[in-house]
Amino acid sequence: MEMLSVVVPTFNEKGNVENLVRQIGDALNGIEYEIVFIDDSTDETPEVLQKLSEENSRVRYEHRTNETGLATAVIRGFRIAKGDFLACMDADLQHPPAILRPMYAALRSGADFCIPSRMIPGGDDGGLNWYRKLVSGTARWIGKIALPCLRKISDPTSGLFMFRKECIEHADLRPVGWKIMIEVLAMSEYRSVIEIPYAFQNRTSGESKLSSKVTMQYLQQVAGLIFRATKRRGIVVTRWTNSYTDNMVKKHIG
Ligand SMILES: Nc1nc2c(ncn2[C@@H]2O[C@H](COP(=O)(O)OP(=O)(O)O)[C@@H](O)[C@H]2O)c(=O)[nH]1
Ligand SMILES: [Mg+2]
Repeated sequence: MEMLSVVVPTFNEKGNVENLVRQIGDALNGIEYEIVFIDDSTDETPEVLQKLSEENSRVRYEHRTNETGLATAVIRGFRIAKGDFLACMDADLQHPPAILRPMYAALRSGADFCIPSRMIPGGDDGGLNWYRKLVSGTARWIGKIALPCLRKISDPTSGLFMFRKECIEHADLRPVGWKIMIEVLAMSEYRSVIEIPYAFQNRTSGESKLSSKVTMQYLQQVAGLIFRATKRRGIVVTRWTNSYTDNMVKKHIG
């Protein structure tokens, strides 16, 4: 049976990880999966992860003391994941775990990538304040101008995506910046992408780590990718509506 690895980077998320594991379990009922936390926390998150991994054999974690950073964490998670399909999801429940089930259905239907979107009919970015909307909108606009591979993707700057592991087998992924998905989209091998609508949620525990340094790192990352990105043509992006997504979940997962 095919297996899904959900990679979750954590930095001081002790109030969220338990809920996250429970909700991922509900979402992936009947599906073979593991959750791989890559943790750089300075609070009690590692203790909570230790307890969760003892209680649930699907949960693994690595607590790093020699390295930090969101991008390095996600790439590390992809490298140690055992699944045929890999997903990346934030720990703070801003990405609703229930979306993992339709994402998995999208890959089972044959797509190489599934990218949930806040920007298509049925999606909602309501969890963001006006300042974050402005930063995120500008980041998307700059990314799309600089990198042709992002142009057809409506929401390339979130940290929520799922893909077939072989897409990154030969990819030179460099852990620069905050937006790991644009690195993966620019550097890996794929042909078909499915977008499904989702509603971005409010953070209810812990704090955002977004800073102006992170914004600068994004610009640096985009600039580097202009030269490094794999040249490719013929990527097909398909958008599912909410009701079509429900039908596809029934068809491909049951
Ligand atoms: N391992 C690791 N995870 C991080 C780091 N910085 C942020 N994260 C995690 O990355 C995810 C997104 O971070 P968040 O601060 O919520 O970003 P925002 O949603 O853009 O405000 C969360 O799960 C964080 O815990 C880091 O330096 N290392
Ligand atoms: Mg967040």
